[in-house]
Amino acid sequence: MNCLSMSYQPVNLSQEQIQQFQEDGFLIVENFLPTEFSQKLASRMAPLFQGEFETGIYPDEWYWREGLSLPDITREMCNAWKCDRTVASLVLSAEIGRLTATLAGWDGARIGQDSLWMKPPGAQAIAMHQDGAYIDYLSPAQMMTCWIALDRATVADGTLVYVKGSHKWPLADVKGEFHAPKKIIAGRCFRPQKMLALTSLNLSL
Ligand SMILES: O=C(O)CCC(=O)C(=O)O
Repeated sequence: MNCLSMSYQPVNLSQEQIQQFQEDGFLIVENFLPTEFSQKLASRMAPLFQGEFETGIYPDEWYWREGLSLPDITREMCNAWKCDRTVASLVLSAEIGRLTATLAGWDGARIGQDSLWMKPPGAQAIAMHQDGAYIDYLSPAQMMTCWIALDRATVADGTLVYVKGSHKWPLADVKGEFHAPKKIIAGRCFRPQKMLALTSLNLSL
């Protein structure tokens, strides 16, 4: 089997970090994944987007098809943990559940879904949005997103932009097309300069 399971050093979150997360709505944790594992995950992306599913199970959503879709469109695949054991070892890891529950002050955490993303050079920015606008069936309506860059990335490569404190805003409708919005919002006009692979996980209570 060509699978490398997630290994990690447990992260000890300080009270200051937990408080900062609760005030700002996000927390940056540097070097969370060992380099070898993030490289292994990034190397799974191309086969997955070419439709090579190790387990024989298809993902729940799959945007972008080799040879059919435009080359500079952002690619996204949801619930790839069902298709690939390496991806599953990250998405279903106890450590991500533990960190999520600790930050949110929950008793535990469950995975809602994963998304794999590939942002090719020149791709349009993803529309600004709240994930709750798409995952609107949770009760209580609380979730957390864990966004992990698998390649080395700078802001010019299309890293996540987050508005401090916006976790306290009411839910708003998303304007325009999600993967390639026509209107570029000020301050969100970077187009990736190189292929950027990342994964984001939605977790809930
Ligand atoms: O990386 C991005 O631009 C978008 C990621 C996103 O929408 C998410 O993680 O829910």
